[in-house]
Amino acid sequence: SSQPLDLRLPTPGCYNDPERAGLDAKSVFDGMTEHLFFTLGKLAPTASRHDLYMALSYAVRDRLMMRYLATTEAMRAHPQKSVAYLSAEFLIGPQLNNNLLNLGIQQEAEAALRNFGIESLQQILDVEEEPGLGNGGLGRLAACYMESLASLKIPATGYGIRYEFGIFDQLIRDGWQVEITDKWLKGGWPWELPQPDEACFVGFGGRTESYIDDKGSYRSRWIPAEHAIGIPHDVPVLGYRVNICDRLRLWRADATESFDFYAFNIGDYYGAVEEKVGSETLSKVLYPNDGTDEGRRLRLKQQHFFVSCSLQDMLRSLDNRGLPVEDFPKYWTVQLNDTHPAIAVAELMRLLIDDRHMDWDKAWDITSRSVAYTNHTLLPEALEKWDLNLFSSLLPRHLELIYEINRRFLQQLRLRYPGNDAIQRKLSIIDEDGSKAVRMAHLATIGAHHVNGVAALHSDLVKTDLLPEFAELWPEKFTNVTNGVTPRRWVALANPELSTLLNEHIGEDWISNMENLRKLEERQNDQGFLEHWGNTKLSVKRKLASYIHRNTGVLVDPSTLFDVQVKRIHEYKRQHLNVLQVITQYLRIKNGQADGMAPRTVIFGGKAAPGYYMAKLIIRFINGIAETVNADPDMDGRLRVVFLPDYNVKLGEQVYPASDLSEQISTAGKEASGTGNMKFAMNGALTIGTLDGANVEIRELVGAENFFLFGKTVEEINDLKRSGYNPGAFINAMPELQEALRLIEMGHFSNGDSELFRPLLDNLTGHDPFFVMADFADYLRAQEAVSLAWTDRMHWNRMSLLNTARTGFFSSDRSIGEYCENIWNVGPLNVDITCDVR
Ligand code: T68
Repeated sequence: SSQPLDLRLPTPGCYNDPERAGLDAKSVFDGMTEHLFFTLGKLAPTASRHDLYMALSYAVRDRLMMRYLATTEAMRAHPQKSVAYLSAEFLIGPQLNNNLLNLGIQQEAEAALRNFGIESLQQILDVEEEPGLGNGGLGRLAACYMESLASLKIPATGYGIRYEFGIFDQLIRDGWQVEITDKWLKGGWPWELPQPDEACFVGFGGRTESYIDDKGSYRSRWIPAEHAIGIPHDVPVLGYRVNICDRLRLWRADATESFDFYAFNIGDYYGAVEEKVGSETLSKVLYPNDGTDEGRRLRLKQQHFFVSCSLQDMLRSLDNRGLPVEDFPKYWTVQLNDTHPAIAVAELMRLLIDDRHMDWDKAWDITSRSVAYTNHTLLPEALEKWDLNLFSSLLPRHLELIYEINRRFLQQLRLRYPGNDAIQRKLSIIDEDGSKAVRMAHLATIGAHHVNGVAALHSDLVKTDLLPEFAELWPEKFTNVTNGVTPRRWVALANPELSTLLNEHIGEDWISNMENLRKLEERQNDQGFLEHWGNTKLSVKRKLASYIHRNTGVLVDPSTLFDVQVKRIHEYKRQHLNVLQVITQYLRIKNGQADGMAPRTVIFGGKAAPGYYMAKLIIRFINGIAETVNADPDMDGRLRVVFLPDYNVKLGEQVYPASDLSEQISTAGKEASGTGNMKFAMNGALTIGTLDGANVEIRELVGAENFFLFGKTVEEINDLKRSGYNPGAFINAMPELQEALRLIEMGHFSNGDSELFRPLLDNLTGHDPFFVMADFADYLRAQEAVSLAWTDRMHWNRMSLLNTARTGFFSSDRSIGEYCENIWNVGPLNVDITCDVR
């Protein structure tokens, strides 16, 4: 496949000449001018910043198209295996700067903008609205993986949903979270290409019936009661300085007028319009990860909708290239990002058996050789189960197929464990304890050729705690792929100051081979370099300080220790443990016992699920403490507390590079991996953390002496549970903690309101489900070690440098490499185009 492709490119004859490939400043300027005029209908002198953002984005998108089409064409002409990454969430973040970086034209774009009177690229980047098509880590992981797939030249499509409203925007009013609908499409979004001619139909509800086919065999078929139509919206995903460009294919639900034809004829016009409106709401909104019952029916519909469209699309791509359906596993490997797309196991069976008239064994062979499943959580409330009545009313044919998958599976179990009914009940796809339900994790595990967790500890717990019998049955199925994050967005783009320093001293190689950061270790004893290292961090902190002042009104001192916890607000992540520790510091300062305490700016950010009361109260709690602390003159120069509203990818890009201390303080065994922890460490923050998720591997790699460890281990937590955990016993042993709790109870942080935080206090002093009290003393001790370390700044800088130098392992390029090798069995695609990226 190394023949140059003749694509009749719109940029004529661009033989390795950046000017003629459209990548020089002049071409970018011309492209912008054309788009302003023809696409946006604006004249340059009156163009707003948003107009210029749109014009530049269109001009950049044009420059992706050659690589995008060359990739499609190569896959058509020389088919090879491609990855289908199925995920209900892709939290892709802002697109413009990432595409400029990966094309290598940031400076050219800046130069082009100067001709429109714009001094810095940042002014234009600031107006970009990010698509919040995900809740948190899981959605962001999918985005990092797409970027790494493209950078490693692996052909891939990310399949998901084009939500009209993504994750809500967060406002803070009187200290409380207020949710606002996220209208990310309002100003137009220039990065997608709708492809209405590739629409797919999806059925819902109705019934199944048996019939006898032409060959005289009994078959079942589904007669859905309603349909939706999925319109693909494609987003090009360019790799770093490569010629291939993958795609994100997001489905938007649309009306199915053809199916309403009859209703229109019999005069039920408004009834038909109602169904049209109903089917459009399918892709209307992203659901929060709050485990509540709200909107469950619609959520299941969304899952089936995008999975069915995606599988139909994959089968069609085989048809279009004249490839036999039997070869599905040769050309597609289907990865399930958690159980949200697990219906794929039943849907692929249905498409093969009902539509393609394949027999069961063949269909099962194809399905189980194609699908693999990634688990992202052990939390019982987050394990997806669907009420059987709900499921059968929406997907009656799928339920029949699941019963048959289950029947065959249970038969296998009976052979292996004769007479053991308990194990059948435990592993069955159908949960029969209480009201019946479909267990999606069991369906995924049975249908998949590999099941992986997302960090070493988590994958072990999947085997020992979550699915132990499955792991005993199929030990070779279970594996680990520790998460990773893309160094392009999370270092090169987010931290230009650090990148410049790195490029000067170790070259630019680290951007595509992050293990090269190890070269930094040679500088660990170089005083001058360490000073430079510290100053670089300081200059990034100044930018964040200015952001904080503009957005919260709080003045913070960039020379203080920036102690940061940004992530979704959840009891298991224990933001309240952090707050209690802040109160202790406050008390020590008040009581004149603050000698040796590092002056700190404690920064929080994150959204709470709208229906999660305790999480919302934690936000109120943080803001209550912030108000009291920041208003107290005794705290000046010593302690500041900030809650950054509306934490998202864009804000994360400002926060990680400016942090000194990364708070990774979840209860051991609860955080599957974490990925923010990796972003902090590669940007030179030190971690204070528990032995949970990927923290364990971070600590092993950076060295125990460069990590502030505290807290109970998974085993110790389990022992506490077994022996009957009593938080009171821990509280009684800590007078400082008692004093903190007493102040909260008195309303010291709530303007005298002694009721406001009662539910939180009752929770902590009552059952304390996440062992906050049990870990408090050790957390305080570790925070004192942080303070002490901060006093020797050269030593701190050295630890910081070693964190960056030794965290190359957490590049998503490494993770994707492991998926390719151990799970997907795919390799790179070589695309020759006449215009190379520089
Ligand atoms: C996260 N999960 C894990 N879930 O919590 C985190 N859930 O430890 C891990 O690093 C990350 O996945 C990537 O593996 C989530 O983010 C969700 O957002 C979610 C969404 C819908 C329903 C349930």
